[in-house]
Amino acid sequence: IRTGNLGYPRIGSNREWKKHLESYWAGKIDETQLKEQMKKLRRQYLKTQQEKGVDWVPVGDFTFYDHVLDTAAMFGLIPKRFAHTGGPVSLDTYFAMARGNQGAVACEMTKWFNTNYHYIVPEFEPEITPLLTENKPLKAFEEAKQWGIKGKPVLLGPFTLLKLSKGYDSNQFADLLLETLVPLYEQVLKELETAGAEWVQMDEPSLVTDVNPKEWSWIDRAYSRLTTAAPRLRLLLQTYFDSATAYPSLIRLPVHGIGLDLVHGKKGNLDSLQAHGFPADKTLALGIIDGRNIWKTPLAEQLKLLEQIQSRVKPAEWWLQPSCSLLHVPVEAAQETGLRPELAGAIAFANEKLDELAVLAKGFKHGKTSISDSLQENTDAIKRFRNASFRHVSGLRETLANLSSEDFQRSHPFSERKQLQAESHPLPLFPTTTIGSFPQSADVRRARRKWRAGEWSEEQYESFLRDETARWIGIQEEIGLDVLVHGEFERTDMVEYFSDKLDGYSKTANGWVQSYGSRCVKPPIIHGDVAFLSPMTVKESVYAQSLTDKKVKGMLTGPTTMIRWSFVRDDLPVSEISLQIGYALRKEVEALEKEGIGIIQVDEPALREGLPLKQIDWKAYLEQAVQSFRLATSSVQPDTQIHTHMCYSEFHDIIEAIQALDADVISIESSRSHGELVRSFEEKTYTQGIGLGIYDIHSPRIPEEEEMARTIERALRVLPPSLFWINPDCGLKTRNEKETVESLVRMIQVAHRLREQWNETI
Ligand code: THG
Ligand code: ZN
Repeated sequence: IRTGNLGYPRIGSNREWKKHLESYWAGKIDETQLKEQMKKLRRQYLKTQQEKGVDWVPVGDFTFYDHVLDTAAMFGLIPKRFAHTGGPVSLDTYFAMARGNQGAVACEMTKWFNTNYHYIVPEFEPEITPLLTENKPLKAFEEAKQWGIKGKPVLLGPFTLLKLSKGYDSNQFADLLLETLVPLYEQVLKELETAGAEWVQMDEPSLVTDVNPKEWSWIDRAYSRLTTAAPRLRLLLQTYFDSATAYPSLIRLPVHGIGLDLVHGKKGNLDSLQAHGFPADKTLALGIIDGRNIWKTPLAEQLKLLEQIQSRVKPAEWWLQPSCSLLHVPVEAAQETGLRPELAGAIAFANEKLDELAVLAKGFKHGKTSISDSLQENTDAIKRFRNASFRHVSGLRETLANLSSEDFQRSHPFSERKQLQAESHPLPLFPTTTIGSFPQSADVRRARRKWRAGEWSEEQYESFLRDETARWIGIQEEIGLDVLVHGEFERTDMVEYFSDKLDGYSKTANGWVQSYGSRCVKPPIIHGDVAFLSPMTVKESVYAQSLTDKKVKGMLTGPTTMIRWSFVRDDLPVSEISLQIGYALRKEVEALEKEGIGIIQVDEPALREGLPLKQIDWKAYLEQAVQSFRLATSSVQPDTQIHTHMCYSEFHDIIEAIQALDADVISIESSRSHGELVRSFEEKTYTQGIGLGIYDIHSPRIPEEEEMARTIERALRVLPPSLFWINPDCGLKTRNEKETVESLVRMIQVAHRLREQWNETI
């Protein structure tokens, strides 16, 4: 029995990685210094893993930005616009692909499966012939060898790479896989074999999604060729994030080992092992420690699970592993000294997870008694946490169990609400609004820093926030927006903001995980029952409303997003947690309404990204998302207008669920793929108010009026003008004031022109 790791966090226990990168981008250090610093980090990460007793330490998982981008660069998938002239990709070209430069827009970025990590989307272009620009895993392997570590190179497998890429037609898939990519992978593997590598981890997480039989035959051919090309090398085909979809096909592949996720794909993979066994000539790598959440592994339970599997299958060799790369958890829980002791005792970040792995392996090899002290400690810590009184809100379970269907249902149908809302707060045709946040300027960030550092009193900070809101209410009025917002200057991350104010959440001091590039998030921990304590946004919204005769929209974050962007307790079904949050938000919605806020937005930016990886699981997920949203928003008067907002535009296949939210208005991030979205609305009906974002806030470019007008014109061929709102496609917190104002002024111009046009025709 051996232990393996799939990937280690890049960011460092104090986000050193982020700081080096940002220093380089700011011109404070040069390329040599950056590379020097990064090499130090790599060495430290490898040494840490080695010291923790990991037998198979991954190499090549480290990156300067994103591992999918690395793979694309390695195979020469450099879009023409970056004018790459061959050979190894320069650091500047590499970063230009990730972040754009003067002459070329950045490559697209999207979510890595159902996580909160984003990867850079590789692009195939007909004019670009893929080729090996440099053997990156080989370099990583050689480097580790110098440090006395025989690493396990990690490669993103060809099937998943192609699945995650764009720029080709589905009928080219087999050809690109077998004729274009496989030969390049063959070369990489041969060179690794020559260098003395023993095992290579081929990451193929796409094998847990819905793979069709034709695709399986191509995967089979691809891996047959790869194993033949480097016969002395052993390939471990690694799946994660869910159970292997076509297990019998998977175990027939001519590879030397297979990695299964026994945490996030537990039921499916156990059933498969039970039903189909496992080949006696292959290594079985079991993901037994949760790589995506922060709870201590229940060691006794997992040992029992292993024994159960052991009684059923006899693989050539056993490996124990985390369920996926540890990229998705923070580095070190030992640093978290500010948490409640019961909670602190119950969590494990990347480093602690590797300790657990060593203990489990020992127990598996030498029996439970060989680790009895660790087992006892682990069981006690988990029990102490489980029984901690602060985790339980009395009466909440009963309240939720007694909800009736009316609690999930607005009192009037949309058609009647629309009428009543128009009477209570009349708005012009094509009403204009924004998504909620205004620029988090240097002033705003400085104020927050001073307040956090204790240099500013609570009063000073609040007075600053009020002034900023007042200033922006003035700006919005002057621009001529119809529905105003207070600007969210009091919030950094919205999930962090609400989690600070709800019962049942804790926050860490340093629990960062990479979100994209150098950007990190610090997910709060749902440690117990979530409940409303006191109003969270009322003061800010009411103050903003007091400054204007226009309507001010209240701004909340919905239950599904509050869950997706947190570390969630694992002792209660997510459906139940989701209802708890929905119920807490319902009280906030009621509080806002009571104080005269007649338009309330409940954002669900993470709804789309949280879709399960197998379509068969979509229905349950969406039902739960819809239920909790409706619980939060259904108790208001019919003339209170509920808005929602979602990021990412691929809504075609979930439009029924979006309709079922029964929001009065939805705004969708869509400026980059308008055509597609409009086509969706041609094929499927959506009957409520809708604001298709008409310009892209992710770019500093000021949109042309003509562009926006064209976008709207196209949309109005399928959407009724009486339901159409005009807004940017996402919050404006990352833009500066000048860009924001100029863009919005043009947006309003467009709305005025439209009103003139349509008022004549209607
Ligand atoms: N909150 C959370 N998750 C998210 C988003 C969010 N996931 C998707 C998307 N939005 C990711 N976007 C970002 C955008 C900016 C930053 C992180 C994720 C960011 N982070 C600061 C950094 O790394 O410098 C952290 C600053 C801080 O809080 O001190 O800028 O909105 N949960
Ligand atoms: Zn958005």
